[in-house]
Amino acid sequence: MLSVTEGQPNNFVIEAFHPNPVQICAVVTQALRSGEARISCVPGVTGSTVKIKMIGIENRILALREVEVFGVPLAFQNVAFNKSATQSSTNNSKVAAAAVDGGATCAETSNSDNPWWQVDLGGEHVVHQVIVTSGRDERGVILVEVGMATNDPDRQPCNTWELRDKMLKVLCAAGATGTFVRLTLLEKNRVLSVCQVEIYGHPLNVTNLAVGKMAVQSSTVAPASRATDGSTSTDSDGHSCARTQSQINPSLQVDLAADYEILQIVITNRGDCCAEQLHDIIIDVSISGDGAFSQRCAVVKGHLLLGETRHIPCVAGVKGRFVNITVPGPSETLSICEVQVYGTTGGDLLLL
Ligand SMILES: [Ca+2]
Repeated sequence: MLSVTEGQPNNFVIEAFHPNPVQICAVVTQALRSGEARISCVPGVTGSTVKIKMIGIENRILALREVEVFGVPLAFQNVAFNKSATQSSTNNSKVAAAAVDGGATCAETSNSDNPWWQVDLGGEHVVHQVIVTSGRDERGVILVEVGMATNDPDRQPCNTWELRDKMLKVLCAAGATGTFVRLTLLEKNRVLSVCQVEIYGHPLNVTNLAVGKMAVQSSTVAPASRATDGSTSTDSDGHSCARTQSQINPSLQVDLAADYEILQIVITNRGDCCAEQLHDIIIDVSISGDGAFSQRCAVVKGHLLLGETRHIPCVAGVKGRFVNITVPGPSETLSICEVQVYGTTGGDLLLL
């Protein structure tokens, strides 16, 4: 889809090309009115370059205030197709599954407050874009969330959508990961009707990037390499946990040996004692081992529980080779039984 804001052209063609041959996205033959015009591409047009050119008219000026292009990276699949779907209630046999079966029928809830529809992707995914075709042309706000469980109280908001057209396209915040995607109509006594939901993303890379990789610590009581030995055993005496001396701002660094976009860090705390040592963790990702070009991935408030394995999502767009974990304070001990790092070499995930 291409959106032209306050343009004045008429008789123009929109093409997409590279690396494929030129394909016609749309031909516009009527004059655009002042304001915004939305032009849908014919289905299946692909390319990395978009050209807008006037046709059949000589000696004219092409004036465009803003051009926006919406689409989906080719590498991503519709991961919602034929997956298991549920909804807060079902009206008139319009079951939740109808929204992911590729057919024309629609899912629909009964009249209720904050009605919702949800799909189980069957495993943890990185969610990039959600496209919803609504069954009703009503106004309202739809909240799109990504969660780890059916009724995950810690669902992360992916984005919200002001319902204006029948079609919703939502780009999720980079790095949004989860198994369940839920749409909630944030209105009272309303029906949520969705005819098609497409979710573009990919399964979370199940490869732990950190396992077996080099790790170093600011000081050593137990070797840093135990934090990346692949064992999540939480017995500190079991030779699977790393530990620093008591010192100022103790830290542990994992060298992933290549640059990645970091999506999630998983940290396992020791389980034999001293859970509170692992508190207010700061996680940074850097391009070089000396911490240069560092980006903040996450700060975890409070301390991990005894033996807890905590999944910590990175903020959007953090890239680098070195993961640095620090416990701030004048006299602290950093003890970690395992660090798992998940990410992607995809680099520029949201090119559009
Ligand atoms: Ca370990």
